[in-house]
Formats: sequence, structure tokens, C-alpha cells
Amino acid sequence: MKLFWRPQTRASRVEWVLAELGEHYERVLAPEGGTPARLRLHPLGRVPVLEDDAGVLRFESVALCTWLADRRPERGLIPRAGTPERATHDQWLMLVVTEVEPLLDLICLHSEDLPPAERLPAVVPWASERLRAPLALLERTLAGRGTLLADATVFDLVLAAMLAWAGRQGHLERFPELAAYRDRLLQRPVARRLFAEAPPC
Ligand SMILES: N[C@@H](CCC(=O)N[C@@H](CS)C(=O)NCC(=O)O)C(=O)O
Repeated sequence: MKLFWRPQTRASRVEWVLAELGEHYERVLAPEGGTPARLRLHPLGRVPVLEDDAGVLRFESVALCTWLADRRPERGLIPRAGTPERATHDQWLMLVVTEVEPLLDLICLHSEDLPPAERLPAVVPWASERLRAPLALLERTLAGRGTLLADATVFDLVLAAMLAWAGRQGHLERFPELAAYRDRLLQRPVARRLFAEAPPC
């Protein structure tokens, strides 16, 4: 498999899952954003993209993570499909992907990524305020727990990587339990190795 990757992007969560599963993969630096070469790889020009063993190009980081973990049930990185544990897992995974990540994206776009003339400064405090409720819910849910379920799952890796991003933006100052949860997961040997140079997102 080939992971088309850029540093400090959502490719990091897919690489984390690949490495925790012990998969053999090649990490390939994706072409620069906004170029025709990037658009040939992904219909919207995003990363990550995973070329699977059959040569099919697949995208959407969280879908890649769950698919990879489902292929190796013996590794226990995701509950089996159709079980109550999987329902709990997917409920929280979808919550972070739909209620947390889009707000982090908006904040990034309007504070650093967009050309200054296109930024709407009012979006930043609005999105930061709106982020507090889902973060407070996660803080209560994960307080004192190393992982959501008995062992680390895709959910924990995706959220820990996302919290690394949120922490860099200063959103975890009021959420010490979440910061501790993130730090514990980032201490996993695979994470220490993968993210020694560039933190995940
Ligand atoms: N929902 C997509 C989002 C992918 C995405 O937005 N990736 C960013 C990097 S984290 C990207 O490629 N940005 C470059 C661009 O938008 O041109 C996923 O999770 O894979």
C-alpha cells in the first residue's frame, strides 16, 4: 500500500493506524496542494490518499482508518461491525468528525490558511466558542480514562491526533482531562516514533 502524505495533515491519523496494525506501507510525499498532479490523486486535491494493494486510490482519512482496522480484526483496533461496542465507537467517532473537526478547520482557515483578504476574522471567536460544548462533553466522557473502550481503538487515535491540533490552537487550556488523554495516547511507542518530527493532526 502507498500512503500519499504531507506532514501535519490528516494523513498522520491514517499512518498511525497503519503502523499500529503492523501493515507494510510506503509513505509517499503527495504533490503540492493546488497542482494538477494533486487533483489527479484526489478529486478535491486533498490528502491523505491511500493506494491499496489492488492499486485503487482511496480517500477520506476516517473511512480509511476504519477500513484498515476492519481488515485486521485480530489486532483489536476497532470493535466488530454490528456489535454494541461498535455502535458506541462509531457514535463518538462521528461526533468528533462532525462536531469538532469542522470547527478546527474553520478556525485554521480564517486565522492562517486563507489569504488575508479572504479571512473573516469574526469566524475565529465564533467557532472557538462553539467548540467548547463538544470539547466539554468529551472531557466529561473521557475523564480519567486512557481510552474510550477497554483498549485503544481508531476513535482514540483519531481523537488524540485531532486534540494535538486543537492544543496547538490553544483550545485545550480549559480541558486538562482531554490534554492528559491526548498525551497518554501520544506516548504509545508507534506515536512517539511517527510523530517525533512533525506532530499529528
Ligand atoms: N475530510 C478529508 C479532509 C482532507 C483535508 O482537508 N486535508 C487537508 C490537509 S489536513 C488538505 O489536503 N488540504 C489541502 C487543500 O485543501 O488544498 C479527510 O479527512 O481526509
